[in-house]
Amino acid sequence: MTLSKDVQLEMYWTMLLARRLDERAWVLHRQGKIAFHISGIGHEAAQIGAAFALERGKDWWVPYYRDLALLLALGYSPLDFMLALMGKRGEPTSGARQMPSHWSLRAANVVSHSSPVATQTPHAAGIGLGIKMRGDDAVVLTSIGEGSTAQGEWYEGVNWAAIHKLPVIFLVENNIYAISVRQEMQMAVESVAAKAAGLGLTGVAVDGLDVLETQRVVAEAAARARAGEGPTLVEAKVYRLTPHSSDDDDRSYRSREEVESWKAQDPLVRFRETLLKNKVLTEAAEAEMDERARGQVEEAVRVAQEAPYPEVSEAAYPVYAEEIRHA
Ligand SMILES: Cc1ncc(C[n+]2csc(CCOP(=O)(O)OP(=O)(O)O)c2C)c(N)n1
Ligand SMILES: [Mg+2]
Repeated sequence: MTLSKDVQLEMYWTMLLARRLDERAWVLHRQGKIAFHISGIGHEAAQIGAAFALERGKDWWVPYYRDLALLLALGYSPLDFMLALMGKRGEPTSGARQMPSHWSLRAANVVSHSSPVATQTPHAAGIGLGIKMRGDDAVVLTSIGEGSTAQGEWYEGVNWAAIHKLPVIFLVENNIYAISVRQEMQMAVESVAAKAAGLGLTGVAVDGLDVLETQRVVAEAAARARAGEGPTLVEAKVYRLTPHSSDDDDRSYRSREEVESWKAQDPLVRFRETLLKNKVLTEAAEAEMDERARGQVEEAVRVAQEAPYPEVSEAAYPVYAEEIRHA
């Protein structure tokens, strides 16, 4: 099914906003204004493809730390992100008590996750079981990096979902690296999708730098899940264009030539070129969108900088059951 022009433009807008916000976070970090940032630059097409393949407001999400673009598609705002980076009052995912990028957004069915990688996988399987027991029409999507699919929890969660044919999509954003460790030192198989055969579920690999192709593959997985045909493992092949986090220096384990060669396939540039070629977007409209995105990011930075820190009395409150939002 071809997505309408409006939907394609919304996808592009969200990717663009995520990129500008992410770039701004790096600058704030280097200026010493925030303590930590973990980046999604290079992963935006995979995330937006997934976000636009499910039914927002109805389906469930158990994302991981790189999913800024995904979260923006689900209703997280630039201000929410800036409040998180600066640890300010009103931060919606944890009241500013969790590290940034540890998402949780109750109003959008985004379930909170912990720092130990792959702990979200059994959570997603459990949510899938709940959906099946209640007879709901929903699907749950959980995302993860390829390195984390070596964890015991990942196998346990996927195995359980496959046995019980649960409506779960296991999205793996394969960026080749787990911090400094390359894929061939993480797994003996050539692709994450190949692991599906040993666990008894459908496994599909997709070019995660192609947003429309990712959307199509994840939408097919969602249709299978809703039809009672069980879970799908979707491996979106991407590349992390930045260091692992603001604490990492990737020059110690990969060459500049390698990074530059992947920049030539930047998913944001690729989608822009596709939209221009298909006359969905014009150069002028793109320039206006970019200016608007930069403006929204600057406004978020300004408001977050002026926002107060949480009160000591808020240290143990609120909790997920009673989500707070800033005004
Ligand atoms: C159980 C556990 N071990 C180690 C870490 C430290 N750690 C955080 S992210 C990460 C790399 C994960 O790589 P991958 O799953 O490929 O995701 P990516 O960061 O590349 O998106 C590691 C080792 C952790 N958070 N949890
Ligand atoms: Mg990785």
